[in-house]
Amino acid sequence: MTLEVGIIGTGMIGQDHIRRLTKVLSGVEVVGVTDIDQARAAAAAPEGAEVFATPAALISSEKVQAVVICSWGPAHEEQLLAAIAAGKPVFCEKPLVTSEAAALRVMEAEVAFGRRLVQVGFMRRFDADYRRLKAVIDGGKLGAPLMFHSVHRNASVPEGLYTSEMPLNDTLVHDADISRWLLSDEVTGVEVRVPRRSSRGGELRDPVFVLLHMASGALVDVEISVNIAYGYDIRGEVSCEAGVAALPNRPATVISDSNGIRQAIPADWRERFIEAYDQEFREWIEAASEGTATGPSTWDGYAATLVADAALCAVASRGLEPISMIAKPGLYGPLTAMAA
Ligand code: NAD
Ligand code: ISE
Repeated sequence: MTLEVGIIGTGMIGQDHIRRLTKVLSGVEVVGVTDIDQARAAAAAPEGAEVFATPAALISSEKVQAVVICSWGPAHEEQLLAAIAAGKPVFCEKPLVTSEAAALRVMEAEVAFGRRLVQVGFMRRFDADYRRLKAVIDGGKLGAPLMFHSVHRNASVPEGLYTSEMPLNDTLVHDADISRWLLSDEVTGVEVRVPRRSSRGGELRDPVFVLLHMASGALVDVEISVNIAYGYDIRGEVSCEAGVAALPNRPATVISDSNGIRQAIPADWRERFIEAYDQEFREWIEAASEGTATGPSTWDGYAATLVADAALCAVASRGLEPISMIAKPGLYGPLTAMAA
């Protein structure tokens, strides 16, 4: 069986996902695309795919069995609600939405529908290195996790489009989600410190240093730097009671020559997480073909949104901003069942 998919948003990641859905993965066909920039949608459309005038037309089309949302964050809510109303499985790039109220509206709609339809694009959960790290922690031989050091560095971000809020409400959401998943824990409070500003980003608030307080008492420190120049560098190290487990550098090949011993550094997220995105869509296609969703859920998107909101408040207050979540609806499983 082939899953017939429509893509909303044909910018950077939309085009990359169209490439993987048409050239890399099987069991799927891109039958429709749409973008507010119709010329961009037409240029990105695979042969034979229809270019729809609006997201609503794409979602309601009988040709489209499942939807992939790659538009900007503030547009996600309306498109998610339309996909849920149509009863169609939907993959939504992060962030799920951009406010707590919007996350609750999406959750309410999915719970009322009665079956999971939404998978959020937290691709780190599908990365082989993060999965091995989680297996070590869950294995328990190192004892309880006490601290997680997460480093999230981008070489650069689009000038003018990436604002000072975005390190916290666009970039940090990955670290928030992976911390919850790796430690099987929830975030209960957030602090933010703003160090000396990098001159490379102009007036942009960059870098930022974030401290996540977890329900277990574990602490997570996150460095977000979005103009680090040298490449896309993602690091993670978990300090446990009886040992430490860390991600390897990627790519893993070590070159030794007259310049010394070194490893290459990926240019951006497309390169670093290429296999994780492939695996995230393999698993999405399998679930969507059954009319449902697995993997990171609306609940996980809601949790990351709360962290982003609290982090933005913490910049202003310079204090610990508490997070309180609603009771978890049964649709999203128990707290400990946070597998990808
Ligand atoms: P982009 O600006 O390159 O592309 C977004 C596209 O969506 C644009 O072509 C724009 O015209 C279109 N669009 C915006 N609003 C729309 C609407 N209401 N209806 C139809 N089309 C609309 O941005 P991008 O970098 O591709 O990011 C898109 C989304 O993917 C964002 O939510 C971003 O956070 C996420 N993203 C995730 C990752 C990841 O690692 N998982 C990486 C990059 C981007
Ligand atoms: C981008 O939208 C992503 O999701 C990338 O994974 C992240 O590293 C980057 O900071 C975001 O802007």
